[in-house]
Amino acid sequence: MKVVRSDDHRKHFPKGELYGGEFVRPFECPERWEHIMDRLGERGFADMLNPDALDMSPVRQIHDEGFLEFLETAWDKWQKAGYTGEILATCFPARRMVVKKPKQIDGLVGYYALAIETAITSGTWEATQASCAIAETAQRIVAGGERAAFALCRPPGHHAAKDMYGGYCFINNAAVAAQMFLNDGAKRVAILDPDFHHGNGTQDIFYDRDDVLFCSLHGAPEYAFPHFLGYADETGAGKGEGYNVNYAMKPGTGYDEWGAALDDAIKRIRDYSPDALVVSLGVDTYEKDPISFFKLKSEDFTDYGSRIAKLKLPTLFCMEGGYAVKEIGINTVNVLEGFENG
Ligand code: Q9C
Ligand code: ZN
Repeated sequence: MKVVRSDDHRKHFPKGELYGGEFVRPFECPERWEHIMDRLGERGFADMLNPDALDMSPVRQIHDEGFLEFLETAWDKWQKAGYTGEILATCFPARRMVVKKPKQIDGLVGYYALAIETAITSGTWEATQASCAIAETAQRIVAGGERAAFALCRPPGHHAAKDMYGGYCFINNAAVAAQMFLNDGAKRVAILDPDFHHGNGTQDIFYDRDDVLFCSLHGAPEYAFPHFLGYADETGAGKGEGYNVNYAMKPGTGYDEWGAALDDAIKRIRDYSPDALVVSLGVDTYEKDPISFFKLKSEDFTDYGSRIAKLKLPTLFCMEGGYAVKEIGINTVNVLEGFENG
């Protein structure tokens, strides 16, 4: 399968992430990308291309205009305020406060952030645009008739909501790609999200729509980020009722239980009979992931790739999370190979 990738991901590399009350080197780091590229090369994925220029029009269908303007101008405003560090939110519209958009940069950051771990730096917007361009280009490859394509997106996207960034995500690449399939004439699109974390952004974007089915397998919000969304009783709203499916699982969940949830999601997707499938491919379900608590082994990734292939749908894989850097290439490419051989 074709791989779309870009060196521009390197423009986003914050020095710090607030984790456990300390500034640590971010888990979401450029070497993740290098390891995936190395493994793709080792396994003969030779058909690699750079993305075309970003088309902002499907991005505007997914995200709020003020939010996009914020992402584009935040670094400038931060500089003009005289700050010398990276952009981090420090104050949020919490319970019983007024959710009105402020004018000053610290206020704006808190207004558009959903979490504090994710820093914005001078190159973040450029890298974010490149990441989304990768998803768009890979979508065109699949829409053009290829069985599948792999969008090696970095930064990831599934935590980015209509008007919020966080969880290492800024623009929701998978959502933009799903919208593009619809723009191209698809009647229905399914998004399967096997990343360890709940795809709160994707859920937010499509919650009241019936043209996109969203199925997410993730650590239960009682125990895991993003903590405030992702319960099983969130099933969609209005005409979107029934088209949002959350499989929230407990700490220590292994492949037997996880695979059963996947099979159920696959059945839901088959019953929906979509014209295309977008996979938010995070491999932070791995047993050695440093910030997650599922227990998948490397061979399980191959197995679940082959189960996804059984849907026989035009499939776009968009890279999301995965922080066991040494094994991220093996686990990611195992899914793709399982799919190709499945
Ligand atoms: N104590 C993605 O995988 N921090 N984002 C978790 C755990 C945020 C993950 C802290 C994790 C975001 C795309
Ligand atoms: Zn994740």
